[in-house]
Amino acid sequence: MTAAARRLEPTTAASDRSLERMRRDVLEALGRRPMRELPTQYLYDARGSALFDRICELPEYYPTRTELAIMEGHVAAMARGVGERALVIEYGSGSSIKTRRLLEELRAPAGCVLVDISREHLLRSAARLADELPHVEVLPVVADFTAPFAVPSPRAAVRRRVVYFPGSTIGNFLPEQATRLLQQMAAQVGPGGGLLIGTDLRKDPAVLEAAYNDAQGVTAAFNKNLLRRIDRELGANFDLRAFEHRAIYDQELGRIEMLLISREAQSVRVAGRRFDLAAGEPIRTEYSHKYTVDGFHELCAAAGWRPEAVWTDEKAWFAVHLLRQA
Ligand code: AVI
Repeated sequence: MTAAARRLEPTTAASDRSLERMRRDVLEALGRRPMRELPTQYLYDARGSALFDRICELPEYYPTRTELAIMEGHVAAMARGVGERALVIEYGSGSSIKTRRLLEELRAPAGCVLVDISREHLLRSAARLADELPHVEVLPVVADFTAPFAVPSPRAAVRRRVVYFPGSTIGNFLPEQATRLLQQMAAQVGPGGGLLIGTDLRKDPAVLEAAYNDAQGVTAAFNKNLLRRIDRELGANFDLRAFEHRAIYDQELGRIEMLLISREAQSVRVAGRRFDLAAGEPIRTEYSHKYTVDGFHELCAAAGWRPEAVWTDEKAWFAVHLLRQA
């Protein structure tokens, strides 16, 4: 094995999701009341991830390009805030351009830990990053980042650990789950450690709803792919034509809810269990919370983080926050 390949051999956490775990999660969520649900994390099989990449390019889906523009405009200030000899820990290895830009700008980075549940996706991202930035030690970890995982040590001395969590993925968690995740990050970096995190901001509901109900139907295909995956992996019989994609914005709670609406009364079988759906009944597949800057900082304060800087775009549609473990 070459030195480069050894460097990219990932650490595997014991918490890899198995098919049995998926079966339990799906059955539990489908039985939920008052509204049936399907677990958001299963949207991302290979096809789901490819569809999500297409969503990021859609004219209506502003978050990806807005966050990238904020990074481009302020990456030097972000790098100064992160400081020298930092070990960057990226939660989810989906944002190669943003991560590369940050690392390029950092002074003497100690290394970059990439954490992702999908081994193939992770290894591809890690190999690309290691190729682009040969001076940075890249340490891939296969893990479900919603549970604690061990952070590998790089060869270089680490001055501080900084979690990087771009993409506004924090918005896909309910506030109490988000707080737990932020607490886990705080414990992982220790006192004086940092967090650089992207959040989508509250705005005109029409803009938000258009972003999640795109004209080309890519988000609809992404949503319905979850049924296709469950059919294939759990032996279910969802008929994709019998469901309609819809995303609605709840202004009071500040969140998009992504739904699959049953077009008719129907029975579906999932892993040997029967579920009866009424005509018009929704199954919720995702929340996407939109924050105000102050609202997000309150959430962070409850998890032990103190804000140090915030960067937004000129429309104030998206924010990147730098926080310090208090
Ligand atoms: C990954 N996450 C931040 C996306 C979002 O905007 O909540 C997932 C997504 N769902 C539909 N479109 C995009």
